[in-house]
Amino acid sequence: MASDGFRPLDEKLLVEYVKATPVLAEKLGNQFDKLEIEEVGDGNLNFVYIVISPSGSLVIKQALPYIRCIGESWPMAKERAYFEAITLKEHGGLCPDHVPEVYHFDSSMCLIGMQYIEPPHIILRKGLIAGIEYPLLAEHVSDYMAKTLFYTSLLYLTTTDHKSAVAKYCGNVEMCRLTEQVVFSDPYKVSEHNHWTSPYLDSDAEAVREDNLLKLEIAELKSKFCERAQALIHGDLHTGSIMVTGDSTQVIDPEFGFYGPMGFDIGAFVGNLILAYFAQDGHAVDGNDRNHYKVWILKTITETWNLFYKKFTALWDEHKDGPGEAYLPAIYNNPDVQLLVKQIYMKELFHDTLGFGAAKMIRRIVGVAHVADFESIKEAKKRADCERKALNFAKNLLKERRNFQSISEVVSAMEQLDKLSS
Ligand code: ADP
Ligand code: SR1
Ligand code: MG
Repeated sequence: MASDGFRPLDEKLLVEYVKATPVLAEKLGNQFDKLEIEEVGDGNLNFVYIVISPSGSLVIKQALPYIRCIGESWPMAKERAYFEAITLKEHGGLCPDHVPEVYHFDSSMCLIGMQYIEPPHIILRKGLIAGIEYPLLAEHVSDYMAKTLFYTSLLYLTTTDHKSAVAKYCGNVEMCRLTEQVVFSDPYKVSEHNHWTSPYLDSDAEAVREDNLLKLEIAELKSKFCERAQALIHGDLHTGSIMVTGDSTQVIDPEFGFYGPMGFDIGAFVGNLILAYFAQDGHAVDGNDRNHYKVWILKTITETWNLFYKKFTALWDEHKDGPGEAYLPAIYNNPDVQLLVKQIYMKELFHDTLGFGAAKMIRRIVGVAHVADFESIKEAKKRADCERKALNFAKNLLKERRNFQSISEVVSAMEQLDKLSS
């Protein structure tokens, strides 16, 4: 055992650990004879064990001091588990329907015991690749985003409470620095970790590195990511961080949680849906051209933003005389100024969403840690064609985001680019 009490789990140690931890043992009904244990970590960073006994279940997630998908050559603070645990608890308190329950956290072991999100839940990204429609997805994700972002912002909190929360999350600096590197820096320069579908996208990747306008825009977003402590964001809200069935949506994996710009979360979700959209042609087979499914993705993107807008501004109305200190009722008490303030706030948030969404798309095509939406397209030329469309759309979105007035304009631009480059 290391001097700090940390030990990487294996199956034997896991069983010992669970037996010795009453809150976890109880979740398994104190039955250890017929345990089923499976390490399912298909994420990029950590180790995740599903533990099932005849009378209960749980998940154990452990952070090791490096990035799993790269290996020990890329060290990473294992204390990220603490930030994941406190964000799960905070967001779970605000939106219990869409966040798994935390049963246990061990800071020495960098280990979380949490609710097992049972089958038929699957990772949303896998559902999007399989072409499965989720009729409640936009409703649920907009609910999660509206509640977690509103209630942790200055629209609801006093500056005293907000500042102390910001201070608590400032310690998640290494995870923020990882995002700064892989989202806002590496794709725009030569980096050992960058890769793309070569040789097809060689000149596209080079064009990203040579695009001065793009560099100006990404600098602005990086500054906002680093400087704007707007709300407690999930920090990695892509479609691999959401587990779904037809009627349930669960957000997992907020280890990048910190006080940052709201648009980073909304953009992560929307940007990953856009990636899923442009990947669909690569999944088409005889008898299923995926066109119908593409329409559903576009509808989900539109509904997500519109429902978020509606729910977030409704919370704002509901709490306009509450503790939030951003717009004091004594100053902003007439309906005209209230409307104006809301319009300006939401417009900026919309443009942030588009900008961050575009940045998250670009990094998944020419940076490190690509997405299964494209990686699962086996034929390289076909994959590159899909990726190029997504990349071109993202570049334009990043540069022109302020010219979009509504989400339906964004969706129309997607359809247009898709048609033109087919
Ligand atoms: P990482 O931090 O490495 O990205 P994730 O939190 O994304 O890890 O988890 C990796 C995988 O483990 C997920 O894709 C999912 O399949 C599974 N998983 C994680 N948490 C749960 C949970 N609470 N219930 C069921 N499966 C889970
Ligand atoms: C090395 S980058 C790994 C990526 O995986 C996580 O899910 C985050 O998106 C991070 O950027
Ligand atoms: Mg993950």
